[in-house]
Amino acid sequence: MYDTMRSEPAEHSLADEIKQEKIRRALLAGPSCITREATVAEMDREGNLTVLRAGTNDWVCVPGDQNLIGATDMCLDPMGMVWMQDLMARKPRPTNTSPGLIYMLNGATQHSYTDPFDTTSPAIPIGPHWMILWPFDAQAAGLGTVMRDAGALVMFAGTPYAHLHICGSPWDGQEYHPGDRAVHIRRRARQAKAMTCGPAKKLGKPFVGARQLAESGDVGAVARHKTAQIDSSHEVAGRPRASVRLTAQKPANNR
Ligand SMILES: [Cu+2]
Repeated sequence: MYDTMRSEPAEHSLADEIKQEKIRRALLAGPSCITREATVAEMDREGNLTVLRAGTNDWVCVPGDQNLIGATDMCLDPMGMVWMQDLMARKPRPTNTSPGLIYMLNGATQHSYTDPFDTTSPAIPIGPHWMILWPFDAQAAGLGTVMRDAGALVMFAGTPYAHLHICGSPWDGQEYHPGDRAVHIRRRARQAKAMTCGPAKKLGKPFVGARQLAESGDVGAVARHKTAQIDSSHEVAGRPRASVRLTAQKPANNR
């Protein structure tokens, strides 16, 4: 037994170890229910694939290269792959005919969130996320267009490569089971900044999230919020909760 293992050439086992590590990394980029059966392939700068492990479903997972900006490990469905290969080939617009999906659950780095063809700007660190590759209109959808570390945004907004970038993993959070009780978590929100909606701000009409402030349970924040008027205050599950009435909106102050 030991003799056969020792007789294996050293280079072979090193190359094999590297390959296994690439596969391991690629498979961490997506949810296990799809990565289990996925093909694993390396992708060069032109988007060409070299298969490392054959799969049995439609997904392809790519190990990427942590030392290169934008060479992200990811899992792509067929339409997501069309979109990504079009981007890498610098086509003027993506040719996917239905929304594609890409998971980047290990996070990513890239040069820009506004220009899909930027290859020189400093790296932007991006947390775990997944993407719906379809040209959403940020303004119509009420979504932001600026890189953020939670929630969602339309990345590359206004370009043919606009897509929905959703921070975090879809598998975050708890499943509901009948009989589960509601648990309220007290969170902090920075005034104005956290409550201002990206695209609306650009129009000069800030969205005033008085309702969100009320839902946050922060009575003080609501009171400080100039455009919100407190109707009443009551207890919800042992914590104070304000309900507010929205009045004529003035632009939010400091932004
Ligand atoms: Cu991404």
